[in-house]
Amino acid sequence: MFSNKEDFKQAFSERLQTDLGKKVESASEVDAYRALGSLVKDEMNRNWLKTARQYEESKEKQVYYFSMEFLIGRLLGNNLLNMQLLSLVKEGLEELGFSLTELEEEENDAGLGNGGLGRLAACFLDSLASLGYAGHGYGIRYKYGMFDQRIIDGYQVELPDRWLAREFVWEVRRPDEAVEVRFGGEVDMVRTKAGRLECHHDHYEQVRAIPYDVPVVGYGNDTVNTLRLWSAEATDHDTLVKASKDDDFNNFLEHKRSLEEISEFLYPDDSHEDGKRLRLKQEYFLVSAGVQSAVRNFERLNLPLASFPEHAALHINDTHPALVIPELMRILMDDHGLGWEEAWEITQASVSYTNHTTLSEALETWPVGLVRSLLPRIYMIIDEINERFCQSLWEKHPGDFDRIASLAIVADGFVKMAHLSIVGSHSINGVAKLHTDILKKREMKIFYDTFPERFNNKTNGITHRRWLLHSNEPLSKLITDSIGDQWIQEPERLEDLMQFKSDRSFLKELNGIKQQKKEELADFIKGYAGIQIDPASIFDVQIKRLHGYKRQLLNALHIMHLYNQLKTDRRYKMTPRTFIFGAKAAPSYHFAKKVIKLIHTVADVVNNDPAVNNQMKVVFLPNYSVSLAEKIIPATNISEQISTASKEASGTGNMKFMMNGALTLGTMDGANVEIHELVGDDHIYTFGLSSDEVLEYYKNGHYSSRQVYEQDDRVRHTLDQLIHYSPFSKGETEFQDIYDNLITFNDEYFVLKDFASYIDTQARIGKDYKDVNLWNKKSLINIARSGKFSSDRTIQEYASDIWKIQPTGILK
Ligand code: 73E
Repeated sequence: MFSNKEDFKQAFSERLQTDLGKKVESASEVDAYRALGSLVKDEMNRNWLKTARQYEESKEKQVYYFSMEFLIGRLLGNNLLNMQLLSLVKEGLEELGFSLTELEEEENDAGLGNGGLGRLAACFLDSLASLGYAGHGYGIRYKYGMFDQRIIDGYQVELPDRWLAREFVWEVRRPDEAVEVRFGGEVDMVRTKAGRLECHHDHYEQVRAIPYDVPVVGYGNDTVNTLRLWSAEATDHDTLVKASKDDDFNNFLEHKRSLEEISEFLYPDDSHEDGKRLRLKQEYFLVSAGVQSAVRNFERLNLPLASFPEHAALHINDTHPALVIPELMRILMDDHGLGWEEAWEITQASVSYTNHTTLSEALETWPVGLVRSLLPRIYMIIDEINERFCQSLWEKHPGDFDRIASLAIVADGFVKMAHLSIVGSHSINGVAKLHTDILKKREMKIFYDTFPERFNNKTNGITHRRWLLHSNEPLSKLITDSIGDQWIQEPERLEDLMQFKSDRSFLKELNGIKQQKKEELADFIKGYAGIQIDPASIFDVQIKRLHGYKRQLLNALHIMHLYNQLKTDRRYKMTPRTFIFGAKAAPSYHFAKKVIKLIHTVADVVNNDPAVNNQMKVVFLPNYSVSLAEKIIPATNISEQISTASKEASGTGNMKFMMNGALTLGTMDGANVEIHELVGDDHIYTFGLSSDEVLEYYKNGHYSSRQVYEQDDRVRHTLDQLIHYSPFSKGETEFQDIYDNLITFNDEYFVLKDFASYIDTQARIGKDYKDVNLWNKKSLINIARSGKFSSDRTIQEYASDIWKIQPTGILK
């Protein structure tokens, strides 16, 4: 449609006129954003159709990535980047008096996820399309995404995220692809005259799943895949029956609402499950709609059902969509008349599962009574899978009741979704080497002993297109100017930057870019949070969900300790620091909310004390999101990755920071271990207990936080300030719960145990930062070694080891 700037300007002006009735001169930023969005979407449409046709004609295997979360963020800039139209459009708009950056800010940030798990799904879609793989996302079109976080008086307050209030320009409603999903009712197995068992399901409630498709454009190729987000609507059939029966309009509305609430909001809990009925409904809604749609796509190929696994891979992002397994069984048996064995073979060969966490509170288990009443047919199938699985264990290990009890899918009145996922799939992967080792050696050991060939590791990754090319243009330009642009297609080529590690003028340029990004962030923070920060100070950043195991508390206690040092020792000098936080707490997570309050209290004391505030500042940026991360990460010097070793399965923020030249201050946890392996001791700051030590303490119960408190003056003094009169407590009991958590309840996450080594390591960082050239060398080595963490590498591994697919998209 437009191949040069002049064509673009004309098309854009016409679009403003035809869609919005506006002239360029009188169009607002929102108008311009909408016109541009609609223009770009048209541009993508041709290739979208072409890609779909190509997949159908080639009958190539399609990957369906089932996830309850897709944290896609804003799409305008990224779509332009991937279509290689960014500079053309930017310049064209400038000539018409608009700034592309400002137009990008008009887009609502689609927050259909909590954190790492949802963002990973979004990065994977970008890599799948960019590498030309036929891979699509299936998710839910939540009316309200991740809540809008406000801070009032230092406390978190949650407001609904009305991201759809303004039209979402990228989606296309596809009623022609709608399917029905059934809940409740009664199931009877009836024997036919021919002797077959037939399933009769009656008195169920039916909801219509309507897909909204979002195009996913590959970088520099013509592949356009699909993210299909399902929305729940009351079916005509159901509402009519209901209305005529009750003859009561209020009941009718009530009923309609109860069906539509399925896709109303995202559960705002990261790494936690609370077993709510509506959540189970959401999970089955996604699964049933998605599997029906995948089977329907397969039917269009007119091939025998037995070949389904050669044409479709169903991947489940953690156990949340684990019902894919019994749902596919149901469709194959009840709708297509297959026998159990045949259906089971197809199901297992099609499904693969990623585990993202070993935290016990995140493991999904559903009460049998709930599953049975909400999904009677699905429960029957789960029960049968369990029976057959236990039977096969009995044959291999007769009399070993303990083994069977610990592996069973249904036990003690609960359905264990992780067990169902392992038994029903051909591949189970962890998300970093350490995490996969912990799964194999500890958490899933007996399963690993039973099915060793199914377990494998796929270390996470991030798309370098969004997280470097788009969010850090000056750095990308420096890289391309120095090593050429091949790294964009092959990120491992970033390694070529190693030749500059002792090149002072190159390192100076690198420093200049970091400085520029820090100044931009300082300006942004002035406007966003009203706090003036010093761009010459170390930007020390912790942005992630607030959780006990992620230990934002350790960071906050360290700041209190530094404050005390500055106040008590007039000669104490520190390298100036700005501590930046961004974090949402789950609304019902009391402890996490207290930590947010503590961070604000510390910020208030530090920032308003003239005796210290020229050496340190503390900033909490409310409503942390993908678009905030894009502004913060390029400006960071220190990336805080300080989880209790063994608890963070991988982390992906750690990779984004590394790729943008920040140095990691981290425990030997998750993918930090692999960062350490790549850069070596001198280019990362590690501290604290190892995962083996932590796990050993959990086993032997020998840890005593009170002992640490009694033996270390710094710990005691800082903790006492939480409950005794101090600038932080002001004599109130606000932080008693935090104190109790650390002392009375023995500090589950070893904050006090790691405190001393954290303080020492932070002091070392302060010293090292002063040697500008050496610091920039460390920074460069991090960038150069970060190529491994491109999600392109991760997706290539999934493609060859798990999904067995080749690129078949439209490659230029
Ligand atoms: O370590 C991260 C990991 O990098 C892990 O905590 C996170 O997944 C990331 C991507 O692999 C994660 N989120 C959840 N479980 N693990 C989760 C659990 C329940 C609800 C929502 C998210």
